Amino acid sequence: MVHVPRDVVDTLQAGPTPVEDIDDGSIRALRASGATIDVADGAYVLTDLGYGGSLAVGIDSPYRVEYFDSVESTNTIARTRAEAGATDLVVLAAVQTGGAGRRDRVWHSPRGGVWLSIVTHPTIPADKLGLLTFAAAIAVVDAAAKAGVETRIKWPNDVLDADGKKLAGVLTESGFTDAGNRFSVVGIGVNADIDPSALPSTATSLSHHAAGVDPAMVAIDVVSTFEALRGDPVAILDRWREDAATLGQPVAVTTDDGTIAGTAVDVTDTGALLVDSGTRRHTVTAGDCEHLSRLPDE
Ligand code: BT5
Repeated sequence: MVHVPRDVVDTLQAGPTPVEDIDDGSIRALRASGATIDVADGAYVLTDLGYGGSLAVGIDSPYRVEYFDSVESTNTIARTRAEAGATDLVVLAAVQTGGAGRRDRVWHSPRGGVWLSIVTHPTIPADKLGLLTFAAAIAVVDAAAKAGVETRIKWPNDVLDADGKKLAGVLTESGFTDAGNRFSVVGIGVNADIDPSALPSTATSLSHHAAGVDPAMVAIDVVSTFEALRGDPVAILDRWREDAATLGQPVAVTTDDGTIAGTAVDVTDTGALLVDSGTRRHTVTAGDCEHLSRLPDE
């Protein structure tokens, strides 16, 4: 485990820094996050920040970054930190060995992807926490656009390319700290610079669509947009409606109580999907949504 010390990065970026001005632990932590730091004439010289260091410096926000080269799941680490009281924390990993999707599904997390979990104490009402998933998906759409890839959102948490292949997913969890404060962990996985052959056949990557995709840049863009949106339910819903491929679509949504087929007409202000089945309007709070080319009885 490595904690990337942002103030030390700022100091080193300003130029060579006398060895006695920085504690050994910070240098060890930065090197372990992938940074290359040389020593010349009694001073540390930062030649390359690496992945964790790039994110810590690139986000203009209160977040600290904890970086792992390989970890089972960033959400698991983030939840443990959150329960102990941590907030404004991004847990970032280069590889996940036990990446998790919703409902205990497997999330493939090879090197080259962006695997991160954002810990906050949410400022939006408890019944609107689902909107944090929306904010994360919007953040991915923005980051993908900056990388040159057009994407759309499938309710509730998938970011798809123009062919409907999955580029990213979001796993939001929430709970209470040991001291009784509400926390949320928003886990975001983006297939950034990955050969699609390393992914399920339903998945694709940004690098499949655009050249020069940099996971660190994608991570910076995702965290920055998420931070800008996360406290503003109205802005989240407005943006989500603009970016959603699901609205107006014939869909089949599988829930714990069965499958509902119909036209997805809108989302509620808590993020539930409204599906018009022809005979009635269903409000779906959780489920797996499939986009259909036409309604089953057409
Ligand atoms: C999700 O679940 O889409 C949530 C994914 C969240 C991943 C992030 S990475 C950082 C953080 N740490 C974690 O351990 N998780 C979060 P769901 O909607 O249930 O979709 C899961 C399904 O997507 C799987 O059953 C596969 O079919 C497919 N899948 C698995 N890996 C994929 C990948 N890398 N890209 C696209 N699709 C994938």
